[in-house]
Amino acid sequence: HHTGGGGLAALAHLNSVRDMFALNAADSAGAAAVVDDGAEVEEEEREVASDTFRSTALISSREQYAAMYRRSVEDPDFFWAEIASAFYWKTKWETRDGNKIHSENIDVRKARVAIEWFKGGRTNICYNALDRHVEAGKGGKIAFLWEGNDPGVDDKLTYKELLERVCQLANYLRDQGVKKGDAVAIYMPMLLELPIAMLACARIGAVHSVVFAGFSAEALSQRILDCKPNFVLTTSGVRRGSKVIKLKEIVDDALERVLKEGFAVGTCLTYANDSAVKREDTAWQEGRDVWWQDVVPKYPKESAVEWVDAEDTLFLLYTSGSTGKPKGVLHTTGGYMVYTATTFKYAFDYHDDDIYWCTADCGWITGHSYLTYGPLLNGATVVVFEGVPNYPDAGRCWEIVDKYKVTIFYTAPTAIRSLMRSGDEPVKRRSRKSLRVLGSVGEPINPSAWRWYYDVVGDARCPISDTWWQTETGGFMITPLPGAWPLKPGSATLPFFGVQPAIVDENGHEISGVCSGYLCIKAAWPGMMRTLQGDHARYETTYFAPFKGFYFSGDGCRRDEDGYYWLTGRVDDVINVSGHRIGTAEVESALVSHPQCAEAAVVGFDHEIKGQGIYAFVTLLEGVDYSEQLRASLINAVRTHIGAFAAPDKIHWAPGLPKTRSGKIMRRILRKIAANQLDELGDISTLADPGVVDQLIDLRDK
Ligand code: 6R9
Repeated sequence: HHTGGGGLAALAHLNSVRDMFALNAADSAGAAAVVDDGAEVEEEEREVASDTFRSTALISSREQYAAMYRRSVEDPDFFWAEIASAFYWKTKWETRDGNKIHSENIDVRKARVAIEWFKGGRTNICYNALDRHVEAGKGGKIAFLWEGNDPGVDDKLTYKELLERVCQLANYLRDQGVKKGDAVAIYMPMLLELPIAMLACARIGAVHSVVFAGFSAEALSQRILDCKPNFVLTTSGVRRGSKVIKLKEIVDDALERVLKEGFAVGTCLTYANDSAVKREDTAWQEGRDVWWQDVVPKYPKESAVEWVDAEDTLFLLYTSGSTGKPKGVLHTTGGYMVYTATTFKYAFDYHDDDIYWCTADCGWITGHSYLTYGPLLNGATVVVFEGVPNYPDAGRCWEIVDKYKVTIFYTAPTAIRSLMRSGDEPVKRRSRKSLRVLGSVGEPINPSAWRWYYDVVGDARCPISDTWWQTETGGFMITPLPGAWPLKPGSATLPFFGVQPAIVDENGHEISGVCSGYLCIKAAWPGMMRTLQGDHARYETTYFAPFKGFYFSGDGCRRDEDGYYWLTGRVDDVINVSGHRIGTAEVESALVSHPQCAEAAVVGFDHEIKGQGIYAFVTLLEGVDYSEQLRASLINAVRTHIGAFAAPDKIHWAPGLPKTRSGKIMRRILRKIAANQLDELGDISTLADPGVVDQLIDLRDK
């Protein structure tokens, strides 16, 4: 029996969505040169790729794209089957109803939401990413160029060498009893051992769950408890910029917390990263802890492939949502493989001789799809950088670009804005002439940052692929194909093959033409997540119940007269800080766990570098006084519960919070106070106590 999606919860969610959208629509960074009545007030900026660029582009015109796009949505089964045939399948997928290679139900009213692609096909993504190239005689090509935190420290691995390293770890894990379907948690910095660990899991059919190594012990323990891995892979420590972080200590703390909840992790395989934290300085638990270098290199460099069904789980990756607990987004093998490879190829106009650098960490989806799987499936050479863009100085990225002759550079708007602040000189000091394509991901890129990226970094000759997608989508959804059509600064432009965006109004009706609304997707695509770990009901409630018959992205969006899409940011209670998704509820619960905090409400506010910052309104227990010390300890509570990257930028003391008579916090008002838009508070008469608003305004800078 099916209840038809989340009932009340879905409704509450939709209400908060509506509440927020009113704000975002009005605020939308509006690279729009369009006024309310739709009349053009100024000529929009466009950038057209050069003839030289287009002469080698995989897709070189909007017409060519349109023809291919039409095929992809009219007959997705045929379209994707053709592409999938280029991969190795131990057993070919099943076809049903004639030629169908996929089945989907994304309408919660009809039945359980279920999506399958290439079902019955048996393959292995590690085999396709590594062995396939080695067997085709490309084993000598560089797979990874590793650049350490400090200039001058580097390493590299050919495809053959990478395969050998992966096989050794795969053999070790298998020998230790890790089987197909078992979860393995990975908490590591950007050493090559991190993608090696992911690939080794994939090779033996184990499910990797990478936890970004900036999360706290508590956050790590929650993620471990959710998927119960018997193995945790980590590193003694890491140097990031001028800081040393003792990762193993954080893991020890997490494993103790997990133990208190009655779960014991069998083995903690620890890579000794001596340049950061030496073995002798690492706390050790005999029986549980094992040094990677003591065991893994002893294993053979060849290892059998575990052939898995296309719909067997490849990995879990936790991400933040509107409500408290992080969601374990689950991706399967076949569709994800085909989709990440294809999106990578077209959105970056990938050619065999490209040198591709993605600055993302494997702790996030970008590091999964576009640092590891997508590029390796294409046999690309990938630069992996351990450090941070401004260490030792603001010129580091361009030094790396010149050092490796990087042709495709993919980063986040937050990095661009922070480098832009250091001016043009550190960029111009380097040649950058190898660059061909630039990419952006993580949040809407403001037109001014886009301009600087295009004009200064790319010398006005490199198209920018502003790729809109999500952990849940697995791969790019709306993105330029470089060279194929004119770019407009700030627009992600057009949907990728097979992707059918729908802009929907608050009643769930699709609206057409030039319009703004909630961004939904109409039909399944191969790279789409299949469920949330252990909670299919939440999967349906969050993504499919708000707008029936659609996948709901959580983002607001505008479509212009050329059919281009302009993402306007999240419309739910998710804040995007430096491209990292943080749920307001998670930060609130961390604050409220502080013994002196009675209540907390968190909103986002515009932040010059981070995109959005975290603004927390905090009500203290009766009789507790505000102090700087208390402020610091509240911020520390968030660091402990989530991680330093989620620390609030601002704590605003709040004797009371604006609530409706039914007790719902009116975040709309808090957002206006946080933005200092005090003349735009709107109607406050429905508040249980309108007086709290004046109190809050008085305390703004206290
Ligand atoms: C890949 C990734 C997803 C959310 C998404 C949206 C924002 C990402 C964007 C973008 C505008 C882009 N987002 N890319 N907004 N333009 N090019 O970032 O995944 O961490 O799950 O975040 O990020 O709000 O909903 P994830």
